[in-house]
Amino acid sequence: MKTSPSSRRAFLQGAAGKSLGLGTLAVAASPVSKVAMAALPEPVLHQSSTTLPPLQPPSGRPYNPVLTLNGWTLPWRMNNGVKEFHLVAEPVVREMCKGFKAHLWGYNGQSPGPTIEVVEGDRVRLFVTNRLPERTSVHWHGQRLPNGMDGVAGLTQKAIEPGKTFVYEFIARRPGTFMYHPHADEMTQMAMGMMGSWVTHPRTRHPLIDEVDRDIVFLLASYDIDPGAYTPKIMTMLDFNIWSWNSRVFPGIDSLNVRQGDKVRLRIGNLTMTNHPIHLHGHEFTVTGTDGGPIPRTARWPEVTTDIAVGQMRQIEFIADEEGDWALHCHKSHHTMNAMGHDVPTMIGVDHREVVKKITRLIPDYMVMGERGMGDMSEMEMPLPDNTAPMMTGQGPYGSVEMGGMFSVLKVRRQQKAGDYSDPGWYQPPPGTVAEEFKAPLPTPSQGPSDQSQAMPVGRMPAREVEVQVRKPGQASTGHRH
Ligand SMILES: [Cu+2]
Repeated sequence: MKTSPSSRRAFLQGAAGKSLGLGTLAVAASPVSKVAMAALPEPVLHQSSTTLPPLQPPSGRPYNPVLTLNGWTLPWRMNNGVKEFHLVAEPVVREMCKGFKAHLWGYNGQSPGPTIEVVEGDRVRLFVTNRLPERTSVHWHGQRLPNGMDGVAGLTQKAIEPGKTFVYEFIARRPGTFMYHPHADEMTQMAMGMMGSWVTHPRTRHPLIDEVDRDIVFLLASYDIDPGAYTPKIMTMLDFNIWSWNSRVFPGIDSLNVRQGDKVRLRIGNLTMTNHPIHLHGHEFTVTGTDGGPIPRTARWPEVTTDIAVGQMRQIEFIADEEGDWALHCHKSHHTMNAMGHDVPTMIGVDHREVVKKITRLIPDYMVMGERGMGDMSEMEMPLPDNTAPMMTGQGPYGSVEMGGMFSVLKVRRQQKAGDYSDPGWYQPPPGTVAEEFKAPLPTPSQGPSDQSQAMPVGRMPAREVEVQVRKPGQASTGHRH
């Protein structure tokens, strides 16, 4: 159905209003011509944040598919030897963890969009339908392609207006890990969750790309969503409060479940506005590739943490030879927290008891935050606004994990079947291999240094320098935002 010029203008004006108000985006779907849709592959939608099993290729060249963490791979249609995909850019509702949903923009029902998997040498045709209230485009980050297929609105193509469908076509020339995202009103559209992964598998055995038993892909994405709110604040430049993997936050991020002895590849792309040092416990890995391609073997070295800068993709590989539940997380500690981690003054070492008594007389529910560190907060039953991710939580077998955000668990199990990605539950360690309370009497502390001239008798230590945070009246926080 064609819309008249005047109704179209009204629609666009309405859309512009919505893009400022942002409260009603979930219903803002623009009409798409039925005739145009008839020639398109049916768009495939996925409405939940569950991890779908790898999509075994039903047509085209064979390959070993990847698993998209809390996501899925987009099915395609073969059309005279061309692999055809249909992406639909649209408002979506993403459950980021239990009890916390966000109103985002994404592709085909979710944010991030589905992973696109092709084989080196495939001719790929991608239809992109815009159901957003504003123009968009798709940039195929890292690909070799004709300039006009690069997806930079204004520079290499016209923007895709609401309701329109564009078609991109190129040959996937380079095997590796890539991403896709808009290159039109990028700050808004990436802040709203528009992104997806792209994997080009090698056509034959590649000297620098090993075959692996498990191949897992996810994107780092950040959002600024006030506690109790549903929609990200799009004008935020640096001060994000939600740190996600594939738009999920711990404990909402699925564990990575592998069999002991598996060779595992993780493909991690960073579409946030800061870097993330990703750290794996219990194993060493090597960085085997970037979005620039595979790394020569002589240039690889062992790591347990690798920093992924803004706009980068890193492929890491390791043998999962140690059974257990191993933490995998961003090493920036404020990235393993959810919202509310901000603007709370440090209270460690401050004795509030007298103050609290006085305040409690006035405000019965008053609660002091973080007197002994903030770990307690994960167990306090602090009232949160509806639709808020708990700041640090996640129950493990021994209590609260006191984590949020960019945190998950690599579960290595002897009994895990090949190709089985299901959660095996918590690790049952052999008896006597878990750190536990020491119950014998403690010895009295003795002098540390053996060099007598350096030793200083206890009791004559000079007063330690104390760092003081000064909070001026009317100042909400101490410089966090600078
Ligand atoms: Cu981080």
